[in-house]
Amino acid sequence: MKLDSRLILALDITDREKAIGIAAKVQNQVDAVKVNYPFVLGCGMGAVKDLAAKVDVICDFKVADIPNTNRLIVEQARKSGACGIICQAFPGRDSLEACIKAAEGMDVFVVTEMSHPGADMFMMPVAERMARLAVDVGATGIIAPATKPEKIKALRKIVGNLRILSPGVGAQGGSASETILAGADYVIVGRAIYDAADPGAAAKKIAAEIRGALK
Ligand code: OMP
Repeated sequence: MKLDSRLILALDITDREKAIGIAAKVQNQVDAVKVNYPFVLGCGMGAVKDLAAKVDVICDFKVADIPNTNRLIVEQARKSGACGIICQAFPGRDSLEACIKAAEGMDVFVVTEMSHPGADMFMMPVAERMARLAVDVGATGIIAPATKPEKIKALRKIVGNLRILSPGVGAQGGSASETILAGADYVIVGRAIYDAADPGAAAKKIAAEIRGALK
């Protein structure tokens, strides 16, 4: 995945035509498009393949099962042409190692603490341990919350030069510039782009804010 605009579109759209239309308007402004269950369940894995032919795609399947099931899920993502996959750390080392092995070079991003308020309940107290596990198993990077820039700073100290991808900008209240200044490599944005009247212009504006923060 390139490190250019540092912006990743979260394409959480269930209608195939609408989703592909938005991706086409935004793809020149972003380094990758992230697809999650709403997209895959609504549009099918065939749509992931179509998208991956045009732009780098990250499958946000938050893989969180026993090692064998994780392997089967990651293989499907790889066969779709995705360049990356998002996995959960909480099922433990063997489950995460199965993801890394099945990825066969595809990027693996490990969720640490999530961006929503409920993450305080179970994830917050163990986020650092999950980040350490991501480093130990050889993941490409971690997912860290744009809603908590201080947490991004703390996790950066643990993961060194691993990539940090941060969702929570826009609709969840996080700021793109603060997220980058805290140490994230990429900002993940969904609704603030795809719900905008002009998604291309909205993406351009966020990309400009990121560029400004990097100066
Ligand atoms: P918006 O809130 O619409 O910008 O979308 C954020 C996207 O990032 C959605 O696809 C979420 O599923 C995803 N996400 C989070 O919002 N918080 C997290 O902690 C982790 C993710 C993720 O793994 O991408």
